[in-house]
Amino acid sequence: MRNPRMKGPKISMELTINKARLSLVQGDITGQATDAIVNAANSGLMGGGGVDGAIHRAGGPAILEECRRIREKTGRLPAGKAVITTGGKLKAKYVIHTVGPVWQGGTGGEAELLASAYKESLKLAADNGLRSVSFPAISTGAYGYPVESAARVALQTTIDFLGQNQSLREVAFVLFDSYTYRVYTDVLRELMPNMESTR
Ligand code: AR6
Repeated sequence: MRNPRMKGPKISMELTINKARLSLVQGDITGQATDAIVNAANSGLMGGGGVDGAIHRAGGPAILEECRRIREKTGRLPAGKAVITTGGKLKAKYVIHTVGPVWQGGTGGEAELLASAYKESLKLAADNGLRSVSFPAISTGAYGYPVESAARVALQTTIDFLGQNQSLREVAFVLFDSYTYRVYTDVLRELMPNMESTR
């Protein structure tokens, strides 16, 4: 039988930056009720494994249809860029699809491309008037980006963005496994040593 304590997302940490709440959650991003969830897609935009597969399965065919139209109009989506579609059947109204870099040892501009994936996604959310957005740990699965380095880029880019942007009110990092969740927690404590966590 399922342990009832396993239900729902587990929030480890929450802090306020400017007007926004930044939180770390362990769980499945497809259940998030933020205005948008971000998909760690590939340049083809036609779905895949990992979080990409989970989002398309949970959201239904309307997401893929819109991705196909975007593909036909603008071609492949380069790493570091982002596009927005419907959320289909998801609780989130929108899905922001971004493409992280494939890890190649760190000397191929991976950090800049990963930072760009976060920045472009946050900008797209803000430009569309969205208030809340959830991110997975982009590039740290099939694309092989080391989790600690990726967490540093993800969190610093988001902290910088929220420091300048007044419209976004909530950014959640939804980390699937306990290892990734713990690394994010440690990195956030290191980046914000004086923060007052509300949990
Ligand atoms: N909710 C939250 N995080 C998840 C979920 C979920 N439901 N499922 C997996 N993760 P990955 P990438 C985590 O491989 O490295 C796809 O095939 C996972 O544990 O999904 O950017 C695309 O089509 C890991 O921590 O994305 C691309 O071809 C994180 O999400 C390629 O994989 C990212 O793992 C992109 O690779």
